Amino acid sequence: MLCKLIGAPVQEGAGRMGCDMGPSALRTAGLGPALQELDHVVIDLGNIQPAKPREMTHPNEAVKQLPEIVAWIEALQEVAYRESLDGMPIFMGGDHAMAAGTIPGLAKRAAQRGRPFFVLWLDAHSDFHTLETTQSGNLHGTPVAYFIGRSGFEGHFPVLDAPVAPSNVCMLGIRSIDSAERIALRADGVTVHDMRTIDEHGVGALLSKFLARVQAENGLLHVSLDVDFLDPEIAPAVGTTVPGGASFREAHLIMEMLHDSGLVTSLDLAELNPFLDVRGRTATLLVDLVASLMGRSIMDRPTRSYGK
Ligand code: 5AB
Ligand code: MN
Ligand code: MN
Ligand code: MN
Repeated sequence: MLCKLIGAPVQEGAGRMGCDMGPSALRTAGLGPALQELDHVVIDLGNIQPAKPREMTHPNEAVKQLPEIVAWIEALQEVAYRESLDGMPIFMGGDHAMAAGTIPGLAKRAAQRGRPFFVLWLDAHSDFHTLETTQSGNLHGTPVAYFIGRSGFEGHFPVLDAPVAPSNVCMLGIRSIDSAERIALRADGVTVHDMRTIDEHGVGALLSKFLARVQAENGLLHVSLDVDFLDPEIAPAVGTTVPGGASFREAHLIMEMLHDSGLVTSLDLAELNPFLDVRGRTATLLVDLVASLMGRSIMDRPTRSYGK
């Protein structure tokens, strides 16, 4: 498989600086060589540079860094559309506002190919605020509401060519939702598997159900991994830690099952803040998780078919 590493050093969407160093940390932790070792062809396309931000304001005075984020989103939508023509783009963030760029670009490509597009959202948060509902004003809390086409972004974020169907989004690991988000998620019918659901049913059962649907509909699957999906004990390098996250094995099992499914066509690695890391532990864990997603396994296993 051709893997394309694409750096997206956006940090203006987060409340704390430092996510701009994410792509460097992933390179330093050996993301490229780990993929080569699995017999993938790796090209590193370097870091994306956004255009100069245009002046822009929003009536919600809490909103922060809107011009900068819009410039990032525009640049990333274009790159994601272009680079998804062949190979597997791996977007190295950068805060999670990156997904307001990557996902619409990938969804446009899927629509152009006539394939349904699905998103597996691995995060402690639902990132389902609009420019109108966000209270922190940190725009890394808004990408999902935007890419499914919820209103509240008009005149600021770019018009979507191909909004993602909310029923094609599956969230896993959620444990921190604001009340405006909860109401909106229910109204739109996004599948939200919170940590309690994981505790009750296990990630394996929840994920196989979703993968069966993606396979049955011949879909393309994008995975968006926010570092805070993981428990802060194993992944400290993130600005928005929430206790009670996914364990080392839960995270690896997800990646292993995703690999066996053969359904994943693109990936975001979001919210790594190397300034907060402990001797590169989080960056190294992310590299290991990507390796599992791309075929590293404990014992060999055949490709698995879901929904049959
Ligand atoms: B992340 C919060 N809902 O709006 C907000 O890390 C957190 O990309 C957003 O998931 C977290 O600020 C955004 C409280
Ligand atoms: Mn997030
Ligand atoms: Mn998060
Ligand atoms: Mn975060």
